[in-house]
Amino acid sequence: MGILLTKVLGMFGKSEKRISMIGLDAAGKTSILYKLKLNENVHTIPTIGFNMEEVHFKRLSLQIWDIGGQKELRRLWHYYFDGLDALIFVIDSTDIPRIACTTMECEDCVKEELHYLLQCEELRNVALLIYANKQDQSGAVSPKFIREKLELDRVCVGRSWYIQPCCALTGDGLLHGLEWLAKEIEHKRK
Ligand SMILES: Nc1nc2c(ncn2[C@@H]2O[C@H](COP(=O)(O)OP(=O)(O)O)[C@@H](O)[C@H]2O)c(=O)[nH]1
Ligand SMILES: [Mg+2]
Repeated sequence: MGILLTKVLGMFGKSEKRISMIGLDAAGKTSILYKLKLNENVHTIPTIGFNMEEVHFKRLSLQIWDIGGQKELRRLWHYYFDGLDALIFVIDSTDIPRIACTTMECEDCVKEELHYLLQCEELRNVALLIYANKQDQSGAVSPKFIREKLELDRVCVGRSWYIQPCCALTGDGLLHGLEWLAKEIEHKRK
């Protein structure tokens, strides 16, 4: 078993945890999964075609969603979000048009998707970890830029949330973010 995976499982305690990892296509979700080596000895269930995958590993159950441009899927979210322990939202920090919403329509922009997600009743008390991924790229924007563009201070009022710069290829930042998440989940249980 990979060292990273051993650490991750240790962080999340003894009871089963359900976490969703969500983001637009190409944000880096699958790469993060592979870096954490959760792909080893796991079975992946493509539950709704290519839009969602479910990964089970020991006490962790992880749903991975590609969202954006598939608004008809949203009506299914509440089935999957009920009883969730945490939400991880992955952003490609080099994808400035979709972060800053500079395209003509907001069809497929990060802010639209994240804000919609945070309005879900089932996710009201769920801790939110945002991975500002691809920080190894020279064109990557900072967590501060993302925080401002997505108006995180406003939409996350009353919620525990954290934005973590990371690189899925090297693994930088991944564990730090998960450590924060694990502490939040434990804190909530007390
Ligand atoms: N440079 C760089 N490329 C990344 C990083 N994370 C993912 N990628 C690349 O971005 C592309 C999309 O990644 P993928 O994990 O498939 O995204 P997903 O659609 O969210 O699952 C792939 O070519 C990855 O190699 C990163 O941190 N840095
Ligand atoms: Mg993927």
